[in-house]
Amino acid sequence: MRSEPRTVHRALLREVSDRLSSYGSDAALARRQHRSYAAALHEAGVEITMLPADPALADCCFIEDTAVLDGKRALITRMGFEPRRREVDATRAALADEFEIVEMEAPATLDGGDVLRVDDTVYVGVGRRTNAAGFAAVQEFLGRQCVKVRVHDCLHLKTGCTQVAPGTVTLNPDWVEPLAGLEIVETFDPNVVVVNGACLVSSPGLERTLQARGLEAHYLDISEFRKADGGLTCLSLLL
Ligand code: CIR
Repeated sequence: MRSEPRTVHRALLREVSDRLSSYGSDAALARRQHRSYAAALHEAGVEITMLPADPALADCCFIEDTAVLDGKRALITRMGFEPRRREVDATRAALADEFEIVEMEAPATLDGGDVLRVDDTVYVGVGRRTNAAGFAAVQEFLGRQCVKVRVHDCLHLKTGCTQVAPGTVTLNPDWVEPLAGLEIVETFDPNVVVVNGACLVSSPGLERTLQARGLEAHYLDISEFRKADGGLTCLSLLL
């Protein structure tokens, strides 16, 4: 079914750790890019809650991976890359007052970047970070069947495919097999954030393609996050 996208009122972001530089990123430039990202969300009508960075956690700004939200429930993930697992503590603490917290248990692993909603269907990437038990755990949490997607040659499902409009996804076919029944905008750089009618993209080419389709696309430079394998969706949890 094709439903209209929900309005997003709030988002959780987490500041950039100096340790992001372990990926060769310039942490100061990454912070400026992060501020532009937060400003673009704010411009789209989203109120931002910014959690402080943990200087010991290089990847803490990639907060999308720490939880899967469903209404007022939050599944705290058990991330596929063990050194990242402590990142969930700050997310759990930030959500606990308002969300019913569910913990993912071993042997399940799942990163939030592998969970993609397109209209009323939930696709879950299984690959480098999310395993079969993680797929089962997210299905149990959501109380519904999800569609398993094999992810190859990219980190997460959403690295290779995101929703851009009702019934339409951006997708890099080298990384993700085309999802049946959907219109596909093929692009090298498919990770986009769509909020309240605005579409944030990280390549000027995709910005032009989407604008030509009548979408309100805005290019953001996220060069310093790319060095760490991060994209636009990774930098927020949309509440
Ligand atoms: C990682 O390897 O987990 C981080 N360096 C990048 C995480 C990016 N997150 C995402 O695509 N959802």
